Amino acid sequence: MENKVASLHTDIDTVLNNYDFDFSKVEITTLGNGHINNTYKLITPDFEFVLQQINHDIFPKTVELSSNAQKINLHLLAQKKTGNYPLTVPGQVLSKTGETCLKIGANYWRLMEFISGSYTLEEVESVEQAALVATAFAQFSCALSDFPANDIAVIIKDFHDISFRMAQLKAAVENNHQDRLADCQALVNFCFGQQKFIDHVIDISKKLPLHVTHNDTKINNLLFTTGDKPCAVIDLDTCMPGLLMHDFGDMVRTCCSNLAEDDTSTDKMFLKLDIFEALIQNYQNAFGDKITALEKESLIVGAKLLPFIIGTRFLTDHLNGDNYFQVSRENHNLDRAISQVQLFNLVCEAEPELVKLAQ
Ligand code: ADP
Ligand code: GN1
Ligand code: MG
Repeated sequence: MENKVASLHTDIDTVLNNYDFDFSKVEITTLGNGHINNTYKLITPDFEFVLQQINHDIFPKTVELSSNAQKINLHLLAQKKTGNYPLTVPGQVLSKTGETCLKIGANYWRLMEFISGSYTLEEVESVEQAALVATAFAQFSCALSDFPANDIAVIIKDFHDISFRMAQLKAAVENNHQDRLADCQALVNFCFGQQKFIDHVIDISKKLPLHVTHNDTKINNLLFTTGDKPCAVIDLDTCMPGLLMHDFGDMVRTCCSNLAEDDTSTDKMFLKLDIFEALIQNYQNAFGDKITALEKESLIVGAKLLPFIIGTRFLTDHLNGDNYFQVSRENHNLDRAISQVQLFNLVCEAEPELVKLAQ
């Protein structure tokens, strides 16, 4: 363990030598609860930074990923200048040779501005806060509405494509590499039993317009500042052409359950309907006439889809041996899958109520 920490510090030192800042006195702590990358906060007497080791296995298009973020940041900054984007844009710091991303040994790294005084939340605590969260993510998408989608690389193909994710689950079930199928056969059967819902998703998805969407709008991908006010959208790794229902659905997934994504007391799970109402009303309002009637209708499909699709991805990873999402306990991905499928069930049951709250 000590060796691992020492080699991490050596790697970080090598990375930092590529930047034009004085890192001779630097304090390093880990940041956040992301499941993919390793993120650190760097504090020097003069500056604060975020240093991130990008998971190259999951993001093989690492250079394109940081170059996408750069293009999006520049666009958001231009929108901010003309009064069309109120949030802060955390910049990526360029290396001495002008790179947004560095390969050191086998690893990929980038440095970003730390937004001073900011923090993330794992849970929405009030209706007022939910309203601000929905508005912030909508402002992000609105500000990108004139961004040329063809200018950004597709980082993970078919990211929210339900057919692709079901095919991945099918392959994991057939391979059953880790011999874990018996313990989760009922959950697998449940997922494959949702074909009617899946067909509806496929059908509506074909009719919806593409936007540049964030695709990972969980609550901890928003920075907050004094008074618990959202100040910046972060984690642009999966910004790609996509559907608004995906971004809305992930907000519902992470804001409307009373339990964390991996909580095992699923029998105690309930939906926070007042939070849902604040999310959907404020998300729709923030778009004004930039959202179509069918897109509005699709938001509730997204609210069902995101727990379902992420539940199937956790289940697939459990069957594959936890290669994708970082885990910190035995059956962690299975616990997450059970919880997300329960959330899917609750959203489906509440649908008539949710439709009323959206009016
Ligand atoms: P991951 O892809 O692993 O989810 P994130 O980009 O979301 O990584 O970063 C992980 C955590 O680091 C965030 O949840 C947040 O706490 C913190 N963080 C990331 N970027 C910034 C930033 N620019 N300023 C302040 N904190 C940040
Ligand atoms: C991952 O990187 P992070 O932790 O913000 C995942 C999302 C999932 C989420 C589940 C690139 O997000 O798709 O919704 O975990 N990101 C990627 O918590 O797969
Ligand atoms: Mg994140």
